Amino acid sequence: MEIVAHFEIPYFQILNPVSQLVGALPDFAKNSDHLIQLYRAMVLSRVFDTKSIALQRTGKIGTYPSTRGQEAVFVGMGDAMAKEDVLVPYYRDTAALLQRGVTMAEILLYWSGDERGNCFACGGDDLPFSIPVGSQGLLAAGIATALKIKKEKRAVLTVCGDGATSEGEFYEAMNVAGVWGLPIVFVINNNQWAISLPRSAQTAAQTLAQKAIAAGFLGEQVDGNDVIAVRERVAVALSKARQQHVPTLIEVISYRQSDHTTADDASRYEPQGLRDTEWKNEPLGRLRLYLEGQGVWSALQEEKLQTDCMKEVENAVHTFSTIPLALPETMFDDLYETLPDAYAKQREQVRKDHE
Ligand SMILES: Cc1ncc(C[n+]2csc(CCOP(=O)(O)OP(=O)(O)O)c2C)c(N)n1
Ligand SMILES: [Mg+2]
Repeated sequence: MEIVAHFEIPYFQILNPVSQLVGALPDFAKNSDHLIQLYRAMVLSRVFDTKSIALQRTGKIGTYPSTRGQEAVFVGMGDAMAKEDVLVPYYRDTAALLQRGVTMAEILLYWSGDERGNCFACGGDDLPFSIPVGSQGLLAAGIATALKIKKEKRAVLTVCGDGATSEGEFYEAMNVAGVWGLPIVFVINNNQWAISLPRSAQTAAQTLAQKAIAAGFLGEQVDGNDVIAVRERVAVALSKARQQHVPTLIEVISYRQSDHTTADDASRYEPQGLRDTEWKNEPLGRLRLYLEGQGVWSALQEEKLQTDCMKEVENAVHTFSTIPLALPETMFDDLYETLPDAYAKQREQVRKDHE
């Protein structure tokens, strides 16, 4: 017997749960302004998150998937992207989309059931939230193929959850990325749950990162509560994608500090006390403590930041609340370039009924 292949899955952490440096500080993190910018984005994300849940509870929006506890995942990767890269997100990617220029009002509009929330005024090629679990990987692979054919030095970043990695489309996307050498980065937000299904029941694989090995490229794990590590590893992977057309899979380890969505009640299945135990790892306090230790963050700055973020969110909620309701007949729009006759008639009927 001989061993014909040997694989390893590395794990990256730079700032540990008690805010000590355990890895080399990347260049961007030597700039405290940059770190404060990341911290600010994470705080804004959490304030927006809390408000969105309240809006759903009071009937102002239809549903909402919380990102509580996973801020470092989305802020870190959003920050690592170049403007011209393409983001192919899933429904939990709020903070990443905010960093790409999507507005909070647009996001609230979408979660109130209005498709106009998907037409980002900031333009660009980013895709809107993807709801069908696992489907976005193939869309991302398609876009990455186009970029490669057009010889554009841009990369695609696509994100999914731990549950999505059991979907066939996830494997298909990874396979084609490997065999065609696509400029793509797959990020898995492994938040330990797929609604009520725990990670342990999702797959017998030791890591999700190792799924890349079967597709012929590297997979790695990153501490998803360490925004510095997430930002750095995603930036390295994006650069490899852009420059060498080498795909990477990054399994970011986080914890869902919330129900799956506002339609869920995790107290029915989440072991009691687990969320509190995991909270010790949450990403905001970890970075704040580090910034305080560096002497670049104070209680006064914290207070101001919280107030500023609340104001920004309140303004966005106001903007959202003043957008007139979509007309019912617009549900026929944007499905076809030219609406087939039968639907055109129905559209006209709906329009008349609501005149
Ligand atoms: C194809 C498909 N199957 C089922 C669902 C219902 N569903 C919505 S979210 C979800 C769990 C996904 O979990 P995971 O991929 O871990 O992402 P997370 O929500 O935890 O971030 C399921 C089964 C769906 N939206 N699409
Ligand atoms: Mg999950």
